[in-house]
Amino acid sequence: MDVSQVEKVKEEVFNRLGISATENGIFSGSWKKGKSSRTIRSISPIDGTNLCSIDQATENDYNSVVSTSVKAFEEWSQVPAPKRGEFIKKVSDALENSKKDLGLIVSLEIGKVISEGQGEIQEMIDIGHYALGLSRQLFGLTMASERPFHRMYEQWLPVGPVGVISAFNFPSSVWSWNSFIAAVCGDSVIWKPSSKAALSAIAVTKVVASVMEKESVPPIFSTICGGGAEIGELLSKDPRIPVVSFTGSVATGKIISKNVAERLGRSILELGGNNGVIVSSKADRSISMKGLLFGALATAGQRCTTTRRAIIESTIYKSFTSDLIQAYSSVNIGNPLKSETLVGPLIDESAVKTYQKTVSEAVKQGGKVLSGGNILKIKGLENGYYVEPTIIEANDKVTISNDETFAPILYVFKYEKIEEAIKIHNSVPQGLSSAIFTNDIREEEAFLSSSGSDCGIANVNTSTAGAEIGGAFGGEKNTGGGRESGSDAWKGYMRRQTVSKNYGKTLPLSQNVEFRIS
Ligand code: UN1
Repeated sequence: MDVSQVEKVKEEVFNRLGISATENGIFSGSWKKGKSSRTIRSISPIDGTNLCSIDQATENDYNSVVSTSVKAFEEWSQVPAPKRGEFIKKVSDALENSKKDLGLIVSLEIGKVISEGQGEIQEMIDIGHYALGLSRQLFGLTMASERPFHRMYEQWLPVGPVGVISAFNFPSSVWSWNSFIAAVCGDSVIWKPSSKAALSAIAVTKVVASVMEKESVPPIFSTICGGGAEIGELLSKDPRIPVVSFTGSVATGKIISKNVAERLGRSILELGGNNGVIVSSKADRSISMKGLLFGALATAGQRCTTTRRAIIESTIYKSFTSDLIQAYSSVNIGNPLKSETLVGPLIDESAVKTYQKTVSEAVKQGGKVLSGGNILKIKGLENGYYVEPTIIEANDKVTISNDETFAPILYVFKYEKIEEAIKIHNSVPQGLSSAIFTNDIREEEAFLSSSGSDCGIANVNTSTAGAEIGGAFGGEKNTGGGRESGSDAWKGYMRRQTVSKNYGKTLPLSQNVEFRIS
């Protein structure tokens, strides 16, 4: 029976990872109990099984974590970067050793299907490898000085403790994108995980903490569980934390960004996405269909990169949507621990309510439900949070399609010309990921031109979701402008210093300025 399967997996994985029914919510060199009277209850969205109870931190707890992290930073920033990289590689290896169990924790707590839970841990392993290479490539530029016997160059220096506030949907990998890069840059990191995914954070922290202890490195990675309104706010207002990376909603991102800006700190924001794909009549049908299905349905529509809008050329609109409806009807929805399941549950009851409200609002605004639209009660999983993946035919009057709803709701639009498709595509406030499916080079280039996709990520013939760690991840407009993970995103975790050095016997001034001292 399903209930016993969740219990069984829980028991096995908890044993192997050393997790108990109650866990301390703070790691800061050692595990500590948060002094708040409130606890976080981690409940599986699969069937409502109680997973774990985790205590929460108070402001005093927070201050002691920051003091430890500041001290760790002072020591760690003196370690040569390639040595820091070697340590991160060891963390990555330890995660690889526990990949199966950590992935299962993510599946239990978030409801990700097995392969996606494992993929989440793989993303951490990958960024660990990337960080090792990066640790020998924190390059600065040299410039030609206009003054004789002068040398000019820039160097990149560690910036200080970095705050990472992560969301439930990628409960560990988004932390690692930030933290492994920050760590090779010489920073310490304080992690405030989502209260909806605190157990995943605790499990990952256990593995990471054991490597820190074994390698005798200072406690550069701290974890602190607590409410966003308390701990998140403290982090954002704290001048001891020069960089705060936040992943989550636009509304909270605005508050965090304002708090950080008020003290002239730096924020790295990865906020909502409302990702569209353009499906041209010149696309390969099987590639576009698979790309759209993965983008719309992976993680039950709860990725920042989820495809929420399909903009389909009128000549294929009818046949494409009918194939899409057909494909939706064959998708297995249910227990994510079963290998045949493609779509697991939503995270909690409030997500189900938002799904329902969004569908009925879309209908009120003139949208037509082509597939799905209902809550699902699955036998044996009655306390889980399942909904039918939904396709809604929309037009510009269906303004709810401008919002990001964390659920498997796909709006379909029709277009005549590529210019119109791009206009519909860019008409939403968010700008994270985007895609075009076409084999026509002109359409593809139109999509990639300066008047094309306005997003931080643009894909051709592949899905909006499933970005690799090697690229810079993030987006424009309401997505917040931050970049994490690959490319030169590391610069966000360091401070740049321009160095001018005079090795001559006089003091010539720049811009030919004469400064005569008699
Ligand atoms: C997110 O949803 O916040 O590109 C991150 C993807 C994943 C990461 C998503 N690699 O879908």
